[in-house]
Amino acid sequence: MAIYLLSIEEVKKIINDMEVMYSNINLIDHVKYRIKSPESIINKMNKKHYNLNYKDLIEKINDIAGIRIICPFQENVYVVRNLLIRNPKIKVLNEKDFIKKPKPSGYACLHLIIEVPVKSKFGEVYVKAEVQIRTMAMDFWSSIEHELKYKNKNVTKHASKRLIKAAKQIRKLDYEMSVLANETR
Ligand code: 0O2
Repeated sequence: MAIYLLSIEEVKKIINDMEVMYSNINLIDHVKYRIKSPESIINKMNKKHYNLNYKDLIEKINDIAGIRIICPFQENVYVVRNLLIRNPKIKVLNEKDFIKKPKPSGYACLHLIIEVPVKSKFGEVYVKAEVQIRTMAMDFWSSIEHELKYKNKNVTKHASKRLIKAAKQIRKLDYEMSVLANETR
């Protein structure tokens, strides 16, 4: 796991530099970092029918190092995304834009699977990390929905529908706040 911690440190430095360079605009509200727990890794590998070995773990589990960037507005999400993908240290392996195409649950967030160079005792190695970029409003919804549902707790069909409806309201609110902010700038 040490190598994944080092990858998080690398991404932290890149985000810190970005915040310093763009300190005149409120691009990022806050950033969270986490290493996926062994239990969560094993659950995911079982769910996806991967072999429980290091080869599959390293090749197929992309979110052992996780970085979540929370932005005030949706347009900030794309500015942060563009700055990250233009950074020479970052190699983008995959991108999923659930803001343009939300998940059936209503989840709307931008995901990047990246690789960053990390200095290890074997020399420089590229280590994967998942970056999730979302608005403050969507972060509020996602955290609660994840807690209630995504982790397979008992949620009735009716409650699921209400969560989908709440996500729609959040997306509307995000749009409205963006429009309002742009009008008053
Ligand atoms: P955690 O760390 O507890 O949040 P991949 O195999 O990597 O291509 P993956 O990881 O199976 O694809 O799926 P996906 O959809 O790209 O991203 C998974 C992560 O996105 C989840 O992590 C959540 O953090 C978030 N996510 C995806 N869909 C939803 C959703 O409908 N609701 C909420 N609240 N979050 C979602 P994990 O695995 O749950 O781990």
